[in-house]
Amino acid sequence: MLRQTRAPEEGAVWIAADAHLSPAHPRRNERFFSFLRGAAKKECRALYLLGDVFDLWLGDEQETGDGEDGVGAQTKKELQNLAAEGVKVYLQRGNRDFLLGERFASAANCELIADEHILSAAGKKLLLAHGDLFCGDFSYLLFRRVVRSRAARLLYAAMPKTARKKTAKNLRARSRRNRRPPTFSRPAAEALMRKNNCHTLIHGHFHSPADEQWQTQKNETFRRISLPDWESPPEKLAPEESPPIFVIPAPPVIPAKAGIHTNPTEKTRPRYTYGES
Ligand SMILES: [Mn+2]
Repeated sequence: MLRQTRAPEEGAVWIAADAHLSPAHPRRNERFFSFLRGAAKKECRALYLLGDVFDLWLGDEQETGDGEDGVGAQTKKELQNLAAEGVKVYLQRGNRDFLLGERFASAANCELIADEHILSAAGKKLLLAHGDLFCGDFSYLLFRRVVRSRAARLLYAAMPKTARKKTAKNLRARSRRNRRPPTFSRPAAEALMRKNNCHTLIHGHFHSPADEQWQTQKNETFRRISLPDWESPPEKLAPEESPPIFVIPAPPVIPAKAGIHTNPTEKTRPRYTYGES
């Protein structure tokens, strides 16, 4: 699983989260798929999906409701097409699809990235994380640690299909019970940024867009960018309009002056910032 990647030298980087693809929401699925179909024709060369691509994922065997009725299979196909068009896609796990594995990722021609991933872009190190770690809810964090442990994974893999479905149902019910709006914990985010030596965090999970910067008592400056979700847009809006993504624009190519030989790596080196506040 990749812990670190670098933005491509040409083309833009697009970052999205929380598509929550599900057979129960065909309009939302279609909005996301049409977004994928348009990505390569625009300037996107790398796409990072920061978790909860699926509303529920029970394992790459596709023994899931999603897999059986084709949402998993269609997503795989759409991602394969995108890869064939030259867009590198990176998948991170969320709390709903933390059982997403290498098997699905490689079948879809994507790369699975670690829960804490560092993207080097525009001369900066950006920390990418789904975001459930920053919910500040101790009981959830304990629960997360248990269900994501190696032991739990092995136990789950050994369960018969019906038991797995039942477990998934219970997990979903638990998540629904806890649906009071989560509050973002700055100390948790600061700790993870310090650990990874980053000052900017991009995350999903909270389903509410935010871009804020703050200073700690130790005079450190941190910034976090929270991505919106993919709830169906208002009726009047075409599905492909205003996708809820964060864009790191393509580095401008500095034209070579006549008669002066320029180093090609120099020419394409990123020289931009992206809306630093
Ligand atoms: Mn989530």
